[in-house]
Amino acid sequence: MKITAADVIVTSPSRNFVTLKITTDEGLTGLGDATLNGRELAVASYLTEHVTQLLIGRDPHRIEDTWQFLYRSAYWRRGPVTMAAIAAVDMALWDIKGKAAGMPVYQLLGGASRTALRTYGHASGRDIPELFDSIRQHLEEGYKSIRVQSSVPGIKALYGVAAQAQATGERYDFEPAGRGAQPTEEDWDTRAYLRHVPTVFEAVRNEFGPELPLLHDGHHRMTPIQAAKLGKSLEPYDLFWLEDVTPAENQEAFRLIRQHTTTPLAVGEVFNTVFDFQTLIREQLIDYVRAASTHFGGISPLKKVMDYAAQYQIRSGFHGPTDVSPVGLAAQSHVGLAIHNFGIQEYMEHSKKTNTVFEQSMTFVDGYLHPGDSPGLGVELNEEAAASFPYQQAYLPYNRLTDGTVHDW
Ligand code: CS2
Ligand code: MG
Repeated sequence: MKITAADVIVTSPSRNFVTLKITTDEGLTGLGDATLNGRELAVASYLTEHVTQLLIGRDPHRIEDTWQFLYRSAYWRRGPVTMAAIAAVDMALWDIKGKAAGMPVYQLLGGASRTALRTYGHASGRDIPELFDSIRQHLEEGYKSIRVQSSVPGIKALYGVAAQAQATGERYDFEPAGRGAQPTEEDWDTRAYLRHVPTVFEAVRNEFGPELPLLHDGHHRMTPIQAAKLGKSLEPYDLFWLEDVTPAENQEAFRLIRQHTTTPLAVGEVFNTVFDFQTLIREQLIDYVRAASTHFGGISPLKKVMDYAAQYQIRSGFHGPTDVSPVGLAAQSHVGLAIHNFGIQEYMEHSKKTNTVFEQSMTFVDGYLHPGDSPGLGVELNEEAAASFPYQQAYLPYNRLTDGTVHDW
């Protein structure tokens, strides 16, 4: 078999997605997700200008060789743009291999280690009653674990909190990057946040009891000692995990946090390679690997980092927001189904528009996700529908402290 075409499709059904479609001389096609939220065209251009011509004529079965070729031959390794482009190629080749074998990709990765993937959903509210409504709605929909984000008195605009009442249907209105020529500005006050968050979890535990697994995302906004303080103050509420408490470019920062708290830690949604996890895993400084197949070079490296993590009893918690396309979500769901050290899968349903463009065999039943048993990844692109949603420039928001300083997020 030989690759005869590699096309990049940019579409914006509710939000922007970049998809690579690889075609072979035997008529089999494969899809890969190359979406980098707010920087979509950089990856599309990396693929069309530097990668697609290298694929023509190659044997699509040689996934590992193609991955190593793209990673090593460029000389310039790593980084989100490069690794999202390589991820798309890797996923598309696994998709083709699965179709050629007549098997879903998880079978090629060793077969299912469980019947389905337990997920967590995103509840949020501007105040406690709104948050409780959001949690109840998620529980009614079958979610068994809940991420809790809430507004903080003194902070006017905070990422991760839906501004609309959940009933409007725009339940994750914070998640699509804002469309327009400039990013929107939010604000941040760490002291106010650190004071408020434990009171929110106390209220949630009082209302929903001790059993419900609860998660929280800190979006990299604390220093290590502030992060340690938050982990410690949340210990009475028994979190499933506390995510991205501090920027992790400096992996050693987690030694300090770990010495102070037993709250489980999840890190890695912005990581691109195993090297970003090296110290965190080897020194057992985290509990969950948050990488996304799309930003981590695809299925092949995701499986490898999880095999490394398994030696240290560290589990998966792959990044599954709506900016990971249905192709990327399917790719990591096949990995999650196959590995032994699966932890949980983040799941935010894609919009109806998105689901008309990406036709999927994925199912979500009673809080459990399954990639389906179609050969390959189980996602097909409706190119006509894709063409009806042209790209729109979009940015993630950024935030400033009260004195005007740009802050981490
Ligand atoms: C978040 C995401 O899902 C998460 O945990 O951190 O909403 C993240 O901010 C976006 O995916 C950024 O692209
Ligand atoms: Mg996150």
